Amino acid sequence: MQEFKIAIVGAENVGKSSIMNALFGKHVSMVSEVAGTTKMPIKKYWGKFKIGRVKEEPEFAKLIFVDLGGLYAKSDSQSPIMTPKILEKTFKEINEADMILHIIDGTVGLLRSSEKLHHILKFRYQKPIIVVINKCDLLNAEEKEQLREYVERRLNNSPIFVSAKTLEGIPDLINAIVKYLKR
Ligand SMILES: Nc1nc2c(ncn2[C@@H]2O[C@H](COP(=O)(O)OP(=O)(O)OP(=O)(O)O)[C@@H](O)[C@H]2O)c(=O)[nH]1
Ligand SMILES: [Mg+2]
Repeated sequence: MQEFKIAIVGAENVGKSSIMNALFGKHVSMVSEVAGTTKMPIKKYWGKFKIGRVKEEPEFAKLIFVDLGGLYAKSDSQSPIMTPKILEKTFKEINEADMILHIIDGTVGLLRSSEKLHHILKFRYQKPIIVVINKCDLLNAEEKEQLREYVERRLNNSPIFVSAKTLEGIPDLINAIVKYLKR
């Protein structure tokens, strides 16, 4: 059976593991307020989904998510750095992924480092990317709109707003993934 791997990437502490847990509806990856919590990739099988368009011959694929450690700090503050071995494993997962969820902390906004990562993933790896702005429970409508416009302008990508805390937007994210994979 075909497999689709989706890597969850972004800066430290943006809520990657929280989104992983929200997608699974249970605790699969450790969450904490300390930056650098996730170290080794956490790979989990999510389930099967239908990809075939022919009703009489349903075709299925396996969906796998990989939660990764933060690739850069969300500010200039010091942060724990991944060991070379973990960094290598992290990039192996990104390399093998069919799609990337690039998570951005809505309370921090789009950093230069996020922009750089986005362009590397897009042009160097040629991966499809869904930009996910997390912690939207902490944003008001105006802040969301400003961030949407900014991300659209800088990354040429329409972000999906979610809150791993309240689960707002998580169904939209799942729909966006499935819609993309069915193409
Ligand atoms: N208010 C709010 N807090 C959130 C949300 N998602 C995550 N957090 C908090 O943000 C902090 C970091 O969450 P994690 O899920 O551990 O973040 P991460 O990106 O996996 O972090 P690292 O593995 O350390 O890179 C924790 O204190 C979470 O409770 C959200 O949607 N809303
Ligand atoms: Mg984590």
